[in-house]
Amino acid sequence: MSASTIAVHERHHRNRPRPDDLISTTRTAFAAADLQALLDGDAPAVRITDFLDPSTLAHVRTSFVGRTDHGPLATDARFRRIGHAFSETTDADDRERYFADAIANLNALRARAAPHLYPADAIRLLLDDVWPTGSTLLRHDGRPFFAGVARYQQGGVDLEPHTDNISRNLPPELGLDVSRQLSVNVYLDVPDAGGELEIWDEYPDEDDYRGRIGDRTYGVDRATVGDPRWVVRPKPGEAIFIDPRRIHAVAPSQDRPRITIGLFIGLVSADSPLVVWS
Ligand SMILES: O=C(O)CCC(=O)C(=O)O
Ligand SMILES: [Fe+2]
Repeated sequence: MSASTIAVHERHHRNRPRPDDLISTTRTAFAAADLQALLDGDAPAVRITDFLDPSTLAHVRTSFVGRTDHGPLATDARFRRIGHAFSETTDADDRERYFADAIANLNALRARAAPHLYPADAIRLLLDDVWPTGSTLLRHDGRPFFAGVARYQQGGVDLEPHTDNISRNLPPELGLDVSRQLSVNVYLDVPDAGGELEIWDEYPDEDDYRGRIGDRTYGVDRATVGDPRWVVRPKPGEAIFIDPRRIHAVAPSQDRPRITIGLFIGLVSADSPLVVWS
């Protein structure tokens, strides 16, 4: 982090956030207005500081930290994960495999968290409780998506500045209308040095973004984006929501793997539930 990066100020969610402030809240106080602030660009992130209770955190850490049975991300083998993310699919065969395995993948992760609730399921339930139209798994032709990929970002691996947008991976004939997308991660382990979540105050449109990717597999060159406006150091047990259409990145870990459970949240229409997937 450079000296020119402004300090992150947090304030309690009950005060109207200024656009510069992260919203910091608790699991019981978390409300639809917090997500709305993120959607409106009135906050760069919403963090739920006590998302996993201590016994769930201790248990899921025991069952997830230190594992080596994670596989390489299809699009970039330096990134390791358990589960299969839709953003890894590139053709109809990949998508067929993704849907065929979605619930088995979710159940395998649930089994690792059991007897505690899998944190991605806990996110879905929380959204269902607080959002006026509830929340459900994203489906295509009645087939559910997978939600809750466990990511292992190994030491030295830079998750470079990028944006996420489901329509990038979708042939239009799939007919999924996700008009807005948020991202949430539950943090299981965070390195002592590095691993910060970095957010820029920049929302490139798809054409602009594609131009800036150029020949890269994903993301934009750090040298072209300057310093992030916000730098967040997640703590184990927290859940942090961001708007992934802002440029964001994760600084390389300087020691152990950074382990998260991540999912996306989509808005389809004003009267339909939020949809979640990975
Ligand atoms: O792991 C994180 O903190 C953020 C990862 C990310 O790029 C995302 O959630 O879209
Ligand atoms: Fe992302």
